[in-house]
Amino acid sequence: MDGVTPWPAGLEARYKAEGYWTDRLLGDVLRGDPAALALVAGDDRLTYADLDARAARTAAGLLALGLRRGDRVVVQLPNTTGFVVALLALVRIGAAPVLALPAHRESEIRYLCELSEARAYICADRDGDFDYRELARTLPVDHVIVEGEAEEFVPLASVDAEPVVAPAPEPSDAGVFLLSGGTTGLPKLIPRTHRDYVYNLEASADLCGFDRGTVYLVVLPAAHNFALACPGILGVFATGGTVVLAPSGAPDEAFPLIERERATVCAVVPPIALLWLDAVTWSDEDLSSLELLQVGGAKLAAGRAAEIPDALGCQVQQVFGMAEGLLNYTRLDDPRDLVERTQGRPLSPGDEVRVVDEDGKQVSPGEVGELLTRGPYTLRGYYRAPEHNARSFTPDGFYRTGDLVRELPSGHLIVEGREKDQINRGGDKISAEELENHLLAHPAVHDAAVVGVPDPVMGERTCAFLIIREGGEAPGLRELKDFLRTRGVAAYKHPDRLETAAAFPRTPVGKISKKALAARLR
Ligand code: J2J
Repeated sequence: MDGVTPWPAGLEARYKAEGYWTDRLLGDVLRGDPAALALVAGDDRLTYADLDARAARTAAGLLALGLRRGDRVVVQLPNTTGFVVALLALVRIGAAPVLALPAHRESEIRYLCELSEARAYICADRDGDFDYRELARTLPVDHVIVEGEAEEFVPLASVDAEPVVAPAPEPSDAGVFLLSGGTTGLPKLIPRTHRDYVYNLEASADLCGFDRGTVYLVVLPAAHNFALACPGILGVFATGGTVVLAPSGAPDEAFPLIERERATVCAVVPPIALLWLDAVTWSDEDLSSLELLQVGGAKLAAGRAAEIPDALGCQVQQVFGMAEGLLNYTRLDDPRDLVERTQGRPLSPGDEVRVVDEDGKQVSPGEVGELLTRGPYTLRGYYRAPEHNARSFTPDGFYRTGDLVRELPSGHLIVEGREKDQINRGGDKISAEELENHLLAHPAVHDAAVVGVPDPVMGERTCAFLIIREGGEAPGLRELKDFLRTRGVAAYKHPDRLETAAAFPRTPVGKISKKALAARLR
């Protein structure tokens, strides 16, 4: 596929020889007993046989619409049966889903459709007050498929035909496109091939001890890498357990589901873990089935990690992952100290990590530096982004994560900070540059700089510093959010705080010093 950077032949041969890459495809991950329960979502309870049949019929329906191997389809669905069925159907016919988050709005979705030249957009009808169908009417796609009330569009339920034999994708094809957290003006797409993503989810399921008895509660957006494949929904399917979809991590939604379905595993971001630590003290649901809580997406404070086993009656696992690939997990048999203090160590013996200084030289053992990585499931280039790729990868193909880490002799990593211009708001990633560009479009704004402010629950919140044009009137926070909403910017990217400045502090090379700006807030 054009725009997708392949691995060099030498590494391809090695990853195959060492058994990381196989010919297994994402469309074949349903490996549970046909009569076993595969998916619980709302009132739906689907066995593996049911889900397989639904995926096969939907795949045939997509082919009948004219979708083909190599096409891209933007998928924006919440945690519903439709998400799972659409995803499985698309990967079976080799049309790659571009996995948007339900929170994305026109600015993000239009860009994703244009960049990927998507043939179709699959969405829900509404999200509260927001109507995805109105957005769909403006998109440059051939087909709009809606789960729920479809109006003039194609109802997802009607994408249904007698199963047919379709040409299978190649294991080296891009199977899904994930969204990067982003550090530039526009979000980037991450092509994940069938073989690298299958390895990602199978190796993760193995590491986490998933099996037929696993009941995995999904509280994060199913479209996020963590919930989808680390080991996530797909890791459960590959090992024969049950996936239970929750609408969110709110204790009043998640706890009753844990009790009713006897959930054994759940993946959360730190703010949800903290919320649960508080909620167990007053809730009366039975959470005794829970065996493992995976926490990742942002740093979990060591002290809080230590509280989880006693408070929730389960093991805790720290996960330091990225949609780009590399996954670090604390192991289930790691000593307590490592589980509490570190963000885990790489999943695969094939993962290569380097910790380097500003000049790209390896730091001394135990020193802080930027994490670089390459391996059998880490991308070699963002989709259709040659200029960005030249900066994001070393000449020998290591991905520059932008994360500052310290490596312990055991290989465990401690995340010490970040070099990339991004805010990590409780696991949601916000590109400072992307938000600044939106703020610069405001008529009263002369210049804008976005920084993270430490926050006890979210880890960080977003603060926008504005220089107001001469004679202009500074907008209030409410007005600014309305402005961003009109521009179709997802709400999680809206600033939490607003400050005006007369000038921005500069670094010696003349760039805005985000460090000095952040210091102004303390
Ligand atoms: C500190 N920072 C972390 C952690 C991610 C599993 C888990 C998370 C993600 C994810 C994921 C962190 N401590 N434990 O895809 O499969 C920050 C780092 C990283 C960036 C990646 C998964 N876990 N981070 O968060 O693509 O800065 O993936 O580079 O959304 O989140 O963000 P994302």
